[in-house]
Order: sequence, then structure tokens, then C-alpha cells
Amino acid sequence: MFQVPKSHPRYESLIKREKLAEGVRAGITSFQGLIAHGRGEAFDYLIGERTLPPALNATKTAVAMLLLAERPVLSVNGNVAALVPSGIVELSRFLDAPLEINIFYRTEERVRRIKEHLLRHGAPEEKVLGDKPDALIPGLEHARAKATRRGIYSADVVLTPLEDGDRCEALVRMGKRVIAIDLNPLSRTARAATVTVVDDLTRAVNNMIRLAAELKEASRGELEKFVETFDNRGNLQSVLKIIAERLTQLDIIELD
Ligand code: PTJ
Repeated sequence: MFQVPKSHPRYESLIKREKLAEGVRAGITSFQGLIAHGRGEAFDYLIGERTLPPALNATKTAVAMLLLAERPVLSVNGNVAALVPSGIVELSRFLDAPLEINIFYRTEERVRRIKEHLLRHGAPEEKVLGDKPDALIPGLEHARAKATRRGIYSADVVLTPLEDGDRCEALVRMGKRVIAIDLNPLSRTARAATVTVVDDLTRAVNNMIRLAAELKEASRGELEKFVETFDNRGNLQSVLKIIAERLTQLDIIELD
């Protein structure tokens, strides 16, 4: 991996790029994943590379939904595996939710490598699904339709970071609650999901782990209140408003 000096003003961002480049070299991340990340970075600039208040609100709702779920599942693709392998394994352990490898540019070799990577980061073998799909999500004609009955196919709540819009829509049509993490508030995924966290994947997963620990002691009633009062469209609108206001004030914002 290229050594990025800690003193570099864009250290965090460059490290994420290195992790993804390494992911491609290790056969975990798709080449297209690099392009997708670039789009995410552009939106991250627009929001100021920090967790916005509406994103934190969505994250809290997402965690409440996952804690209330009977069959929660965390979907893993090539970008997630490269960027937050330890974080997603920790979240899975905390929620007692399986990880299911579900990738758009599917090759069995890449699924195998992602699985090995998750195991190396501490995931128990029985908690990593997706290498032996036995069900299809209706209405999809690409590889992301492949699912497992023990996992995504029968889940009630699915966390889908960096999702394709059509699978998000298909999962919602199946009656599932879908939580998306997507820096683009205008994407099909962002609009179709039940809860959209408009935040960077790494920040969002770290926040989810922290909030899961905090909310673990909350009553079902309290958790249900978060979920019932959440308005995804309104939340996305708040993010857009912040971006729009930020753009009109750009000459006075201190860019670092
Ligand atoms: O591993 P695979 O084969 O499943 O491929 C994964 C990608 C990401 C290539 C695939 O799912 C894809 O093509 O995704 P899209 O349709 O490009 O959507 C990715 C979305 O995630 C875009 O809206 C980006 O803005 C957003 N995004 C990219 N990087 C991040 C992000 N959101 C949060 N955090 C990021 N780091």
C-alpha cells in the first residue's frame, strides 16, 4: 500500500483510496467500485466531509430498526469489504446479524475472496452468507438477484451500503425495510430506501457501532418511536437544503 504521511491535509481521504486500490489488487473490489467511490467523494465534498445532523438522525433510526428487527442482514459488496471490513464484522456481531456477500459485478472468485477477507477480520464462518445462493430476488435480471434463504431473501431489515437502485426497489417491493448508506441524496437508492443515511460509509459504520452500544439499553417503545417518526423524503430534503445553502456561502466557507 502507498504510504500516505499522516501530516497530509487529505490523509483520511487518501487512505480510503489506498484501501480501495488494495481491494482491487486483492481481487475484492471491482474496478467499477473505484468509479463509484469517486462519485461518493464528490458528494462528500459538497456536504463538507462530516456527518450532517440529518445523517446522524437517519443513522439513529437505522440502528433502532436493526435492533428491533427479527431477521436483520448486512449486505456486503466489494467496496464495503475493502473500506470497513472490521467495522462491518463488529456491527454484525453486535446486532447478531449475518453478513451476506451480494455483488453487482459477480464472479465466484471475488465472492470467495471477499468471504476470506471477512473471515480474516474475525467474522465467524456461519455468519458469512452469499457464496451459495439458493434464492432469487424477484424482478432483477442481474447477479444482485442472487440471495440466500437464510439471509437477505427472508430478512425483514437489510442494511445495503452503496446499493444499486433497482435492488433497493426490489427489496422494498418484497416488503423489507431497507437501510441505505449513500452519499448521493439524489440517487434512486436514496429515494427508494426506507431509511437513507447520506454519509460516508466509514463514518456511518463507525456511528452505527457507537449508537448500537448506546441504544442497546433503550426500550422497544423508544426504538419504535425513532422508526415511526422518521420521514426519509423529509430527511433527504434537509440534506439537499444544507448542500444548497453551503454552495451559496462557498466564498465564506473555510475550505481545508
Ligand atoms: O462490488 P460490486 O460488484 O457490488 O460493485 C459495487 C459498486 C459500488 C461498484 C456497485 O454497487 C455500483 O455500481 O454502485 P453505484 O450504482 O455506482 O452506486 C454507488 C453509490 O454509492 C453512489 O451513489 C455513490 O455516490 C455512493 N458512494 C460511493 N462511495 C461511497 C458512497 N456512499 C457512501 N460512502 C462511500 N464511501
